[in-house]
Amino acid sequence: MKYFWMSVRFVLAQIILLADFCYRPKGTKRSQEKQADLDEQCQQLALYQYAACPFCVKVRWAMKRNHLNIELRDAKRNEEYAYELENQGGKLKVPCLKITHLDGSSQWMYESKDIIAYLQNIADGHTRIELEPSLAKAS
Ligand SMILES: N[C@@H](CCC(=O)N[C@@H](CS)C(=O)NCC(=O)O)C(=O)O
Repeated sequence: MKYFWMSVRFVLAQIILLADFCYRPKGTKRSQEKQADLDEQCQQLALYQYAACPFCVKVRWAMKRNHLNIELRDAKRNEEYAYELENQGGKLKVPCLKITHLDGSSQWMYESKDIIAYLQNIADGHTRIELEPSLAKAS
């Protein structure tokens, strides 16, 4: 019975990975300056995720659609990321977006819907992530 469920999980994971590959959206094109600004803001973010988790796929698609270059941290394959997620974020659940604030504190955002809404606001310019002084451009 154990092997039956392992096989079901394996097949489902392959289907999710294939769907991710086939239906991954194309990224938005924007001016170089605007993209560079977003890239800098995205350095304050990291997404803890699993490759074959459907909720993580939804978040990765939102990132791709909005051309947000956010570091992906695979908490299934990397024990260190799993440890950080559980001990600093509070639970071993993905997807989870880590937002590092200017003062060095971190916010751990769970729930794919909340993460997607937050990323959309960043892409649309409604939310702005404060940059570390070293990253902020001299004006
Ligand atoms: N409602 C959550 C569901 C996330 C979820 O169920 N993630 C699974 C992986 S696909 C997970 O991390 N499960 C581990 C757990 O619940 O402890 C969302 O939309 O983000």
